[in-house]
Amino acid sequence: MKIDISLKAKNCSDLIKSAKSIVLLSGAGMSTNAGIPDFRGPDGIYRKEMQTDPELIFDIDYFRLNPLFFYNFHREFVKSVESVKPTFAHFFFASLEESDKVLGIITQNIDALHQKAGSNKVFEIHGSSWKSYCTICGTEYDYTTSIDKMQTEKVPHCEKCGGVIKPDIVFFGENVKYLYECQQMAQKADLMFVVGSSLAVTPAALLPGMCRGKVIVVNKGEISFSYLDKTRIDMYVEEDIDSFFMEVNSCLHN
Ligand code: CNA
Repeated sequence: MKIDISLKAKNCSDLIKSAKSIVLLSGAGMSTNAGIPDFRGPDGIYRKEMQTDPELIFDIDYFRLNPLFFYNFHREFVKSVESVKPTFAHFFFASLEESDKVLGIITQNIDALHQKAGSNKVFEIHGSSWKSYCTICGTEYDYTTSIDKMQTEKVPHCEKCGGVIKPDIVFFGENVKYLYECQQMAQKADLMFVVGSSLAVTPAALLPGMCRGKVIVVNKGEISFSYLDKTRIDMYVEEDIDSFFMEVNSCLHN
């Protein structure tokens, strides 16, 4: 097992050395070592006992009916994310960016850990909490204002019209962001990494299948092959993300 991983790490570092255009698609698994639970991993949010189906947290129709359900989760999520630090793998991809080989980092995450690690070319395909909007009149609220409002109101409301405020996170049932740019990057990549994603959520899960170059998947745990055919994967690493990229890093620098 150890030999297998070392061999994959060596092959992966060779592919990085010869690549000219690298793209990363990261998912919630990228941040579990930072202490942020994922959705579908063994300790994921979807596995926890909750009174209501946890998939409803990010369901736009349910948000319209019951925004408190989302805000009860989001208030805690934002608090926990503010204090966490990026993982080794976040720093690894930030340092790759310095080599000018990275076309972009497409992340499904809303934790801003890629930016905290120093990555600049980040495409938050599922949005973020940097901005929030009134769902009625569209008034924009910056991060600090919306966080402050969340502390004083169970469900933050617009100061102008009283409408419910929603962070700029893409919910199920809404359009993702930067789709065209992400598709272009996936098509141009000669090496695409899929790291810590169950590939269960479209259209993000369709992006690796658009890559004409090599595809490396690093994910320990359940993954869907509905949108990425197994035959399109050149290297499948079922290992802890940080452990694997630590090995890759030492191969790159030795
Ligand atoms: P997911 O469906 O929860 O899948 C994560 C995958 O990563 C699972 O297969 C896990 O087994 C695997 N995994 C977890 N930890 C590790 C590890 N240390 N090493 C190797 N593999 C690991 O997450 P996806 O990103 O695929 O799902 C898309 C959703 C999750 C996006 O819309 C995100 O916004 C959403 N999400 C984001 C965060 C965040 O911002 N950190 C947290 C939770 C959910």
